[in-house]
Amino acid sequence: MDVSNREIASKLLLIGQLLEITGDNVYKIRAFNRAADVIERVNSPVALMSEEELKLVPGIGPAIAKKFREIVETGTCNELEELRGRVPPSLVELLNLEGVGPKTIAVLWKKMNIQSIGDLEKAASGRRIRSLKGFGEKKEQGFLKSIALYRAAGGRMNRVEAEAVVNRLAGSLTPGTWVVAGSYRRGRSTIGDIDIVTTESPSLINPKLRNSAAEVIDEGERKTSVRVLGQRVDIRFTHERQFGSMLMYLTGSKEFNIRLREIAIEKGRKVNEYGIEDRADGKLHEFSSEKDMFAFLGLQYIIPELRENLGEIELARDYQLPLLVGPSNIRGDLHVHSDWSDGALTLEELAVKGEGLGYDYILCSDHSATLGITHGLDEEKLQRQAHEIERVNRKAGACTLLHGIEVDILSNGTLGLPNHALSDLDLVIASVHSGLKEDRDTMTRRVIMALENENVDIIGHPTGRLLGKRPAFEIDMSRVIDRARDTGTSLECNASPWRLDLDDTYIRHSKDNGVRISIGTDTHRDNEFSNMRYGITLAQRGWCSPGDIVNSLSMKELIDWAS
Ligand code: DGT
Ligand code: CA
Ligand code: CA
Ligand code: ZN
Repeated sequence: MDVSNREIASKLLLIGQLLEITGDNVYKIRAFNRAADVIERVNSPVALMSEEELKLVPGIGPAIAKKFREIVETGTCNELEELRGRVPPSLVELLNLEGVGPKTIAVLWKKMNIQSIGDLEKAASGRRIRSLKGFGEKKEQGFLKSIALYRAAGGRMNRVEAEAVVNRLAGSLTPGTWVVAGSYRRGRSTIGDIDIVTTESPSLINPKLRNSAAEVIDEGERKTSVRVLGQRVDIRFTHERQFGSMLMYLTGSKEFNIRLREIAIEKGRKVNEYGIEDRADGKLHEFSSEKDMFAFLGLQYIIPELRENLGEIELARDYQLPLLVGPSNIRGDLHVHSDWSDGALTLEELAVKGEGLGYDYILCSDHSATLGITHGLDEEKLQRQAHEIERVNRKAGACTLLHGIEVDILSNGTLGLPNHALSDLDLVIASVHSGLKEDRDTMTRRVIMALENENVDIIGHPTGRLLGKRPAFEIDMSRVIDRARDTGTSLECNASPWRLDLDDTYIRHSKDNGVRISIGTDTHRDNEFSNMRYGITLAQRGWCSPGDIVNSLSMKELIDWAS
């Protein structure tokens, strides 16, 4: 019950903002804004007040007093979660920009389909905002400034933001002459800065960069640093004949490089970004490719995703690296929403899309209705959906729709739908969507209770993090992984670049303990199926072989596993 007035106020404010973005009733919006304002200024902790006491506070009506109890107890409320479900998560992030309010966002979203900071950035630098009524050139410039400020303060990028930076820079470089190294290449979930290796000459690149959208931080013959979309990019110049060693050095990780150097020293050799030096006579061996350099060191080739000095170098010495899961092993997507809840695609469209992707199956896993989410599925709707899925499957193409659900794990660890409703489904994902602020033991017990339910096959986005927005909730993953092994429940690797949850270290821990990982894109819109690649990368970073991944099962094996 230690929720501060400020926290409660910020939730109410967010509801008001989301109502405004979605174009709700102006009086309702005002009521939330006023309540937020009032609560922030009350001197005593409102979390300790009863609903009755609260109603007596001027500016707080009965409807809001009710929401407020929910927020104190669960950290969120039905209405907020429902509203969140109605707008793209990346759109909410726009609220963090200086001088960008809900009214502006509503217009940008509806008139220009701007859904993220990246979209806004693209539109503003493409001078497309100024054509909007009431906006103009000055506002356009203001947006770009706010974005740069936000990014500079915001710490690490997610994969989508990092890709936007790389794409922006690509225009100043010649295709085939450069590679992105660093944490980006290793497939980390978040990226601090971008490192690029190029064989083009500085005399060619530096003037180009000076004339591009990039801000030049530091310019040189060996290295140039620029800022693009508010993010730092280091560009290293190299000769083609040393490209392999430079790429290997800049790919890292630092820990990997250090360990590699130690091994080489034992053999009387010195590794650096220019090659490998024989210490006896100072002769430098140069490598145009990484593969040659690994071979020279007597190592099996190690893919960038594994280069963290977590045992991979030792295995590579014995040519014993595990065979890792790859795109060709993935036979389906195990977390997809349809227009029966908050997704945009019909069931038929899902099946067609799945066939196009070469999948054998897609798990249709819409939300349950428990949070009072109007677009969630109750028992009756779930049954109707079952018939519709049967109908779609009868017309079947090559991809079968599996009938599942993403059922809410409630505050007390029970599920949002009764067991008899869940037992008919092909697969059940259980996820925490509310009450994220409870203590570690409570959160852990909630999730464990869910995975002990015999109908639950997968725990969705197990730590609840939203990159750059919300940290993981408190949870003891070791305990969860132990119980998941005992019950044969799978843990999800949610492939949305905003989640990437479980992250790689937990995936490795799960795998090492015999817990299978299920990769799901959490697709709500057509273009999100391709997020599968992030999930696969993460599974590789977690050392998963095809056998560790639920998605590599055939349809029959999957159904057997789930029942
Ligand atoms: P980031 O940017 O924080 O996401 O992580 P990285 O891995 O991209 O790190 P960054 O950008 O600081 O450096 C790029 C690569 O350069 C890194 O992966 C390995 C190499 N490197 C950086 N500092 C050192 C160092 O002190 N020793 C060695 N051996 N290599 C280093
Ligand atoms: Ca970096
Ligand atoms: Ca760097
Ligand atoms: Zn979810």
